[in-house]
Amino acid sequence: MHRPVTSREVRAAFLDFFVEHDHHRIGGVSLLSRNDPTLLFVNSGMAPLKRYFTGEERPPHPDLCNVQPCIRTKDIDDVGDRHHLTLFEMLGSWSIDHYFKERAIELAFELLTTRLGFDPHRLYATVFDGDPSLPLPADDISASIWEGVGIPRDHIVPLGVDNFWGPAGDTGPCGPCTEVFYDTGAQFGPGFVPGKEFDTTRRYIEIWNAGVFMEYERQADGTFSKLPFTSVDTGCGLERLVMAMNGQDSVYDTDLMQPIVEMAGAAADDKLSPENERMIADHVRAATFILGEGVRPSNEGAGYIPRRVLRKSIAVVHRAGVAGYDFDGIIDVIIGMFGEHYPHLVQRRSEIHALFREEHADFERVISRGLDQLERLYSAAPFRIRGRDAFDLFATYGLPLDIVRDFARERGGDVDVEEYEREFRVHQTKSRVIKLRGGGGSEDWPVDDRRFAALEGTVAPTAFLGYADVFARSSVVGMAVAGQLVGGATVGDRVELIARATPFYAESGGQVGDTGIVRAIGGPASGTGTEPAEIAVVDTIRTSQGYHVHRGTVVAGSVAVGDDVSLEVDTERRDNLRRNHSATHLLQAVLRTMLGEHVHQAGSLVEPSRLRFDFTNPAALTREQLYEVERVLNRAIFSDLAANTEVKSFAEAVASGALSMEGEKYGDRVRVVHFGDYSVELCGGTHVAATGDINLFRIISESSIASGVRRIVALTGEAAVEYTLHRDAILSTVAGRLKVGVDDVPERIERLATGAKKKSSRAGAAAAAAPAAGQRTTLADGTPYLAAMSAGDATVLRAQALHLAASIAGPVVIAADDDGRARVTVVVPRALEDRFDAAAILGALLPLIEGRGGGKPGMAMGGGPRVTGLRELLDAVPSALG
Ligand code: ALA
Repeated sequence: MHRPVTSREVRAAFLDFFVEHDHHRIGGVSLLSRNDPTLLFVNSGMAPLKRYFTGEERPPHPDLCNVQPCIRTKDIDDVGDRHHLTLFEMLGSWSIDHYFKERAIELAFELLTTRLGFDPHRLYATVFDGDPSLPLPADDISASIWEGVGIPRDHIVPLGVDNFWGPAGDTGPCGPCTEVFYDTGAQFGPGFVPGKEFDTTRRYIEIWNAGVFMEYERQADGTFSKLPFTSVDTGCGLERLVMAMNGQDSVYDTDLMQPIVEMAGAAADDKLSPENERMIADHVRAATFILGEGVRPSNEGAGYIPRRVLRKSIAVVHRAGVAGYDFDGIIDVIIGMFGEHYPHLVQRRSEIHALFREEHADFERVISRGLDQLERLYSAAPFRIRGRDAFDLFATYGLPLDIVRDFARERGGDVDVEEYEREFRVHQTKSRVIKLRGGGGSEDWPVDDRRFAALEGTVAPTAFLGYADVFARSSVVGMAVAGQLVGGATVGDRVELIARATPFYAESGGQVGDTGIVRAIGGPASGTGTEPAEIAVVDTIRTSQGYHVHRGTVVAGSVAVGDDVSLEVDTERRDNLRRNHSATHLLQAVLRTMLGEHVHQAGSLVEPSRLRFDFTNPAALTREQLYEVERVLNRAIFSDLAANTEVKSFAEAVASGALSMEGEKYGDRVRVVHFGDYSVELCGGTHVAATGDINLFRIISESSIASGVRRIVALTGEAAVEYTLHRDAILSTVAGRLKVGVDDVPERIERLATGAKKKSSRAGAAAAAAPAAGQRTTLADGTPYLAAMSAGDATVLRAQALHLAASIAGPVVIAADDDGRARVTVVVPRALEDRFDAAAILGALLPLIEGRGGGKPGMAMGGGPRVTGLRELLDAVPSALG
């Protein structure tokens, strides 16, 4: 038997083959599908390349190849069988508007047989035969091409909808495909008979989708349109290819999985079933890759998948009664295996471990209680678990649906998944509504849309003019005072006013509402006063009916519904808001470029005085990184990139690469704000005309607000200049006090700090060397005394001696080498002063250190240059006391 091929060799053979055939190798991308709202994770090599197939973007070369890690969440339930995995590496090749079916099939056959050594007799090719559910013709060309290259007719299998691939997500390029299957042998089932069913789950394993022939684009309404040109998209699961080449039973036997399975089993002292060992190997591998992208486990979005697979793994181990399962060891095996190809796993090792541990700890804390609750609720057959109960267990204890389902299935029952999902959706909508209701109000002036509900139908949503103007004329169409609709308001009233059109921006998307003045024009139209009405607007909010509500106080005259008014935004404040909002966009772009695509907005607040931007990133930014952010961002300001806005459909906007905020609700038509190519975001806010108007950007703080979420607070324009000058002034003051130039401050501080450290380290040494009362001894007459070495200066020695003399109730002599000078302190307790004289004792000892000193009967101190005499001096103490 010859040596099995390694996955490394197979990766290389695939890529080398295509590169030799004039394909350009491109890199894989992050597992996260950030710019495609129809996909959570990249599920195929072509998903990130969609725009090449539609012609919206030109590829760097017509023919391409790469390796791309992919996640298929719909395969999670099949994990543990022979060939399904949550995460797999896809080998892909593409021809964009270049060659088509013939060349694609020729290349596939040549690679499989000549280069990878497959026996053509064990290969089968499926082709698209049309399907009643698809208004598209059958592919009658591929079959004859396969036959032409050498696949026997009876190995060519026409299939329906299974051989139509795409789109990745809900919309995009798609087409009929032709897949190559490998015959794994008679031990896995009966052979294929033409015209009969083709077993694609056991005996025949798909090894390569050797060509999706991209011809169509699926639209959001489910219809298909023709793409402007045809292309080829192929994808081959590396794990399956290695399995087939080595004749292994399953993907878990390949070198891509086997060491992980082994570790998963060993960590449980072989208490897990082989299926569970495989499942854990798959799940921990997938979670490691996802967490390695900076995703945190959560109940929604991308974070839900690692949470689901980890909790399932932890639950399985828990139920098998394994204590202290070594997930860390498994993760290290995975990083050891894949770190070379995916270096970010190595870089994020500690975060991955930390997030695993957090999930594990949560499990210990609450989820196991959920399991107990489940067992209490369903203790007897039939184990038909209500969706609502399953959802409650998830919402209360974080118990994943999979675990509940396993529990039920093991007992011959099941879960009402439909009801579970319904509950889940209701819950999501509720929490979104709460979030959307977030800002705008204050405790004493709450926002309540209901007060304007009566206007709906008669008063159209407010026309917003504020992108172009900060001043406009319009008329009042609705007003409320104290929460009630009113026809008019007068001086002193706190009023909420709606006009037909307004330049006032209403709080949303993190940007606070405009302030300014609303004035009646044409005199007191309502005839109730003489002064023209004036309303000082302190905030503007938006209601669910689409009204911009100006909130403020009538400071002069009276105003009534129907009055003509001029609406004047406080322009200075608005200009600062524009600066801060545009800077927030640039900041997000800089962070993503610098730190990686895992960075995404977790919150934002745009105020006139500052901006606050929250984003996901597992670690704090270093000081150097923060400087770099400021440097790069200011460079973007100096480039004076023009702001361009366009209004398009949400799908178009996201397809063109605009960043959208996760969880944010967008209408059908959205505004896309560009600053050159540098930053492209969906945004309804108000912006500078060009980045130069931001003037200057300074970060004032970077901090953590939740684990994995960082917050940057920054300033722009004049505030940034003031901040910089203020810092400068502080520095000048410090330099002045230190009596050095500003440039010399760091060195001076360093010197001061070292001096302080030296002092404190000497104090430390003194403490460590301090003699203890236990060292005392006695004179011939039984009087206790103590003579010992210590460390420290005169003050330290005196303190020690006084303390010791009191505690032993006898004379004490302490000596020390204080930085090259011999020091001695003698203390006699008051009660013994009639017998001993400290000064006399010291006098008797000093010659030994060639020293000088003096004192009183109770205490005397001295010092001398002869450090070597200290020992002798201590030995002489009994006779000096004598
Ligand atoms: N995109 C095709 C697939 O994933 C090749 O099967």
